[in-house]
Amino acid sequence: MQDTSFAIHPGTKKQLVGENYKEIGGFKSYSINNNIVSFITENGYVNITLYNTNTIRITMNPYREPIVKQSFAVIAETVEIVTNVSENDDEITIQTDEFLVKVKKIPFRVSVFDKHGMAIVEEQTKGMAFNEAGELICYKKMEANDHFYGFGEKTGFLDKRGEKMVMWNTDVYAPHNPETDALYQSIPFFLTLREGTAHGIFFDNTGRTQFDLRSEVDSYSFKAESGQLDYYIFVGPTLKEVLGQYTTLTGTMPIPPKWALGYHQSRYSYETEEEVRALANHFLEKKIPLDAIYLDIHYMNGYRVFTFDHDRFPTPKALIEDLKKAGIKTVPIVDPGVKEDPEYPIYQEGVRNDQFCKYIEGNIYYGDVWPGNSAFPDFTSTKVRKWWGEKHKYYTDLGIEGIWNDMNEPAIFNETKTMDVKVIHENDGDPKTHRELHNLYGFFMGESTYEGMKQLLHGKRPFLLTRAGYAGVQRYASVWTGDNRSFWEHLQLALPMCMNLGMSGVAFCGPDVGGFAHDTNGELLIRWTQFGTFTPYFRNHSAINTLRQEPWSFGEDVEGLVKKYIEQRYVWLPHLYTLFRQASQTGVPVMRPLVLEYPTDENTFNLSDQFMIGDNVIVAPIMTPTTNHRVVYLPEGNWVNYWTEEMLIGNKHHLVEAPIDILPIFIKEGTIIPHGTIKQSTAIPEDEITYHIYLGDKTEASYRLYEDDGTTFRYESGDTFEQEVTCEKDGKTISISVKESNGTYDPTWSKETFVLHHCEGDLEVMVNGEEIPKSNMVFDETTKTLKISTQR
Ligand code: MIG
Repeated sequence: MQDTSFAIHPGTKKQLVGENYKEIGGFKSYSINNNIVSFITENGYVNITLYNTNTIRITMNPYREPIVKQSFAVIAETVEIVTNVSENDDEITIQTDEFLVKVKKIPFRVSVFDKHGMAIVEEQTKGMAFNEAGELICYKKMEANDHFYGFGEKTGFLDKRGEKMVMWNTDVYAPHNPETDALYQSIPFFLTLREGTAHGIFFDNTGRTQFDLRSEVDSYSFKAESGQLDYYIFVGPTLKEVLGQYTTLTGTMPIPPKWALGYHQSRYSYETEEEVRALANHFLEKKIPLDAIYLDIHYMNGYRVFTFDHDRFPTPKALIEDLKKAGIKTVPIVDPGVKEDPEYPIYQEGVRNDQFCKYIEGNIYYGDVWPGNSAFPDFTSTKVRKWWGEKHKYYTDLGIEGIWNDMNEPAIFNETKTMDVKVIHENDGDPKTHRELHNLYGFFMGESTYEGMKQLLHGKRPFLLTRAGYAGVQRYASVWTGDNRSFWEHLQLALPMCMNLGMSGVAFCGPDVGGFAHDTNGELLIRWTQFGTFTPYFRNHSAINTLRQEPWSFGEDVEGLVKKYIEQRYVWLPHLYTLFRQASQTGVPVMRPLVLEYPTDENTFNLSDQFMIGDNVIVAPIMTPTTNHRVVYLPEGNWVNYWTEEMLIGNKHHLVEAPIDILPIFIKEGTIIPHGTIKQSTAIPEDEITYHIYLGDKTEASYRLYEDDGTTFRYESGDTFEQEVTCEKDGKTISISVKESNGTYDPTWSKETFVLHHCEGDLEVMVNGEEIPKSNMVFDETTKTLKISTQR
């Protein structure tokens, strides 16, 4: 029905009424209770919680004192901070060391300023309001030069100014258009960049919400269909600090197992054991690196989760073991729907132990999904999450270490595409309707799966991939962007989508490489794989009844180029792994929009067709057919073309050449980048690290490499390795120093090579104070690079 004119029937009930708002009215009284300042207004109640030194929580409830119990997304406790509250005739001010909150009495308006008195978030003509339908809304002043990032998984360009976006986890098979709004993930968090400084807002509401940055010229709003107004303001003042503040609250991703960062191959579906073995052999014979193969829904017996179909997969354990010996992990799909089948143990347990979502009257909710009529675990209950998590013993006993969660919006084959919003979630004794908690379903399934797998793997890191999620999902899972299509437009769309996911706490994300639905073609597969080399998550996946899109599906030439870029993934892995570690500590993503590094350069504000890996590498994929050139913007500084060694001046747009075998990559001068070696999979230990040194006109560069065992959680207790490489140039002398620090892990490589770029052959090179004999150095006259070999 959504695809017919019925959608614009005059009588169609809008999901958010959005009308007849009533302001919460003027100030009546206030009181202070530790770090909470509580206000009573004519028509409502507002709490301002000084959450910590850089975060303010504002909660509004029109009908009662706001509920300030800790939310599902938030893991950080509030920290007591020094405040000074004062009142005069017009306003109440709350002053801390880092910020100032001013509450105007009539009309009631809350504004936040930084410690220098600069406005961060201001309420002016309109403030907080609600309507009879139970909706809540809040308006904020929007400045002419505000730019907006984050909002999770959204179509469209990077800067979300001018957009209107709904958060309601939705299975959208087709299409992903600029106006396709709600997708699988709901992350109601965004950052505002204003004149180089930044702040953020996290609107913590798990029902349907909407952000409107379109309808009014000088204000934006966010609203919810149910619950309370409950949002956090992060005071910044840089984009990176806002990301740090947001992920302090909602968590960062744990360091994934290294194999999760390799190349992954998937298909809906590899249907039999034979087919999977043949697939793996193809990769091995062709020497195309591969770290994981996915099993889509055909592996199950009648789509029953926690089963294998024994006709198609007679010996799953042997299969998984053999693949593992070849360095390939197996990742099965697990959907939430449990087939209604009284002879199926999971269903039996779920019913007997009261684990499924129910109506208030007590009857189980059933929905139609792959297995037919199915019941859905109520993941809001701790008991159910534990049960479901433990059930994964079925998979870990077979040797499985990674799980793929799909359909967890939850997606259901009906008109609303999801569970009846009247269903009740048990929520550990605080029952709420599905309408109120919808966006949490996939998040909690993720928690249940991840924590269960973690227990079962006894110290090994699990890998989890999820389609649906909510703020904080990064604690449990990586995210792929769902059912895209093999269109060039969808390759283009993937850049800002992934950059904004990264700006929403989800550092580990990526699209289906090659496109899921529709038929791909050789050229598109090459260009998409080039991009995939640098997406944090790198999986080729395609739908049933579409052309095959394994690397060899389009002849030898295509295969050669796809292989080359899969290999590049392994070459860049030491750098990527170091960036994953950083993201796990700071919340700053691996794949970054240029604006994150150059927030005062207006050329970057909405730059959606190129991105950065870390803080000094720019990647500019080709995203149109038969295209051998493109424009690349390089910010201030000098940049080296990775392939040609050409030095380009920044602060300028360049036309660069990019024939089919070239993915344009640029390295900023003053940078060191570590490279690993090409290998069949991450299961093969690294034996050589090469540091590429791009000094350019600078006289110094440094890099801090991170490494650990890549498989266990021992890194949490210091079993790590860090190597700080510094390179200094003084006339004709190059001094490289290599310092190892921090931790007990002993890396696997023995060879360490340094490549100086843009240099002359007559240099003297010292490594850790010792002169390197000429016999250990090779100068290449054409590329002007000097290679220095050392042993660790
Ligand atoms: O649309 O399990 O997004 O990756 O291959 C059907 C089958 C359900 C949707 C996922 C897709 C997966 C497919 N699933």
